[in-house]
Amino acid sequence: MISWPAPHVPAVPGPSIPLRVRDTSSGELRATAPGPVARLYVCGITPYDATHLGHAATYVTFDVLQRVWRDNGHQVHYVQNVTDVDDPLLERAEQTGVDWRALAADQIALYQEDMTDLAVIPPDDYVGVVESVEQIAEDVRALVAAGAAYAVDVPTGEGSGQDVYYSVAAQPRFGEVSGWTREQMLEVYAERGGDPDRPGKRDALDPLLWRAAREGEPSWDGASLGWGRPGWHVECSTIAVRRLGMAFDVQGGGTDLVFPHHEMSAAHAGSLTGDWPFARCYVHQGMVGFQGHKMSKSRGNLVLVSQLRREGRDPMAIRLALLAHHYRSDWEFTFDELAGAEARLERWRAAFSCDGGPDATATVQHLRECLADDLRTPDALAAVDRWSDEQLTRGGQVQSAPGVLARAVDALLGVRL
Ligand code: 5CA
Ligand code: ZN
Repeated sequence: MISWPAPHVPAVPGPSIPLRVRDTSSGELRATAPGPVARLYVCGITPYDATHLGHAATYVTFDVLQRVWRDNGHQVHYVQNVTDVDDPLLERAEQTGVDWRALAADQIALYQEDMTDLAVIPPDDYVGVVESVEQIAEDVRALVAAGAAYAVDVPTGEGSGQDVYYSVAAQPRFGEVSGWTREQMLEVYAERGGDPDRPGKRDALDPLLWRAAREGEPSWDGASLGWGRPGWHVECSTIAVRRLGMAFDVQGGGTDLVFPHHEMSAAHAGSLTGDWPFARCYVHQGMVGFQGHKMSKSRGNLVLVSQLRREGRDPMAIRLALLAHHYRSDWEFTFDELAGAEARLERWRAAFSCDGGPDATATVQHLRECLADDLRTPDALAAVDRWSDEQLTRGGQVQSAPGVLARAVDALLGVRL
């Protein structure tokens, strides 16, 4: 799938600082320590009700992570999927009387416009499930052949054929990504796309790998699997393993994906390759809320980036509103937050448009220190605030200072002034 145009990322003068991030799996603050090519996989959208500010927060976070890696001198191989066929998308298409393919295509286009406006660096490989069905089916067949998956008869009345489930018992490392107990897993499994009560499964936690064709649903020829379509978690195993290989550097997404999605994707990938880990580091964005609840498509409490753009809001102010919160904290969006970000942007622009200014070397260094230390973006913004205040109150004599700092803000925070 074609991704969106890349923003220009300027080089920043001075020494960079290697990135450390909090790994969900170990709970440790870890040096990411990639090779010359840093490998990043971030779970992409299911294309309906995109792009809300929760999605945007996730993609901006991993954009900043990638910018720090680039500043560290790495090339980045970035892969992102699109869940362009799945239950919630099909349900929405059905409810609204739109063809599911048209719904997905429209929403992907909208998402790409939002990402372009937010200056998010595009993935090198932007990969849909529909275009990957054959590869996914091949992997599901391999899991069956390896004894890590089994068939369950389709319930009477829903059709003939068999669904295929993954056996969590086949993966001794199951549970390592989230670190959750079985009780914790069972508590959220049903509300996060699982079907613990499905008769015929060996374990309530076993996830669906291949859903046999049902009347009125899209399906593909899965050879020995029969006609059907992929389950959710395996899409990310197939796409990540084939594009990045095992032990890639960072797997990213929101905290809502820690379990079951990232746990299951890792388990599948481990069974497929006989290798471990799936990712060296699992990094998770906290949930953005609105009106007292997690912003979610199912609840409908959404603020869309496209709607803010239509109102004439500056995408850089939206970006600043997101960066004002540390990525691991949950927070609640309000329009006052956005107004605050707009005021900050205006102040920065005034400060950066002066001729000369206070020396920015220490500010650039501090920006790097904050970001290298688990992406502390709020502290990075505060450092730019301090320089701007100094500039607007006392000014300074260093001719190149506004230009140098503006480049650092653009390169590292993705904020164009
Ligand atoms: N297609 C799957 C991933 S394979 C999916 O979760 N799609 S999604 O459209 O529901 O979410 C896209 C990304 O946004 C995911 O990484 C998800 O964790 C993140 N996300 C969703 N809601 C929020 C929120 N309220 N706050 C922060 N991140 C969110
Ligand atoms: Zn995913």
